[in-house]
Amino acid sequence: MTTPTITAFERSPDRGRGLARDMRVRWALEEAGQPYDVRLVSFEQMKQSEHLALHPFGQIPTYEEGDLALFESGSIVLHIAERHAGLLPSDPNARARTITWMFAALNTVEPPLVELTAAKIFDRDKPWYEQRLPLAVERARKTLGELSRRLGAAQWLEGDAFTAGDLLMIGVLFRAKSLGVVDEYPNLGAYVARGEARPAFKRAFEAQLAVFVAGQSKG
Ligand code: GTB
Repeated sequence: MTTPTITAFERSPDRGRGLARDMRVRWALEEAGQPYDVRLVSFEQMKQSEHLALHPFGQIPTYEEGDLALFESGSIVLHIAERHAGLLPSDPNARARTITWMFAALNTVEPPLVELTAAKIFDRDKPWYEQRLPLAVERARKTLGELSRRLGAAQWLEGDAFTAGDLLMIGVLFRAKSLGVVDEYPNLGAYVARGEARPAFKRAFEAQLAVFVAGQSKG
């Protein structure tokens, strides 16, 4: 297989805390044992035609492998999971459930957490901040409470087997940790910690942090 190339921020505003969405793609590649190259792009480059040809919305991450070019972190993770053993169960029903969890992570769980991030960080100076914040907290809690009930005492969403569904779900919850709501659900906090403890997660985290550290030393 051709070594894939992904794109990531040249200067991530999160200072290498793993919050940008290349993190979940790096993690999937690490779980798959697939070496990869990274092309770092500036905010300016992301809006230029060369990058827009890869990503119509001018964002990261993208994924190139031979003549295949993909965007959307969820689709990239699914592609990696389909081509490597270990992230998608072989049983057809378990595989379908795993893909369902991948969609649930991105379509159901991530939106209220992104909304809460926006309410807490970007809307702080808006006149309606005090009204909006409790609503955003309530929506996030509702979804997290439902996820927490479903996960229960299980290790992973599919029971004993870690899947691409967990990778995306933990990726989403990990990004939301600083909001404080995830740890209100001890089983979700422990679930994220189990994900973070995986050697592949640690390698992915270190790799994206190294980009920030190298950028610091360049000034
Ligand atoms: N749906 C797409 C996917 O899942 O791939 C969303 C991709 C996306 O949001 N990309 C962001 C981006 O390229 C980076 S991850 N933004 C630049 C732009 O739109 O111009 C979002 C992100 C950015 C920064 C931080 N941070 O610094 O904390 C965290 C998350």
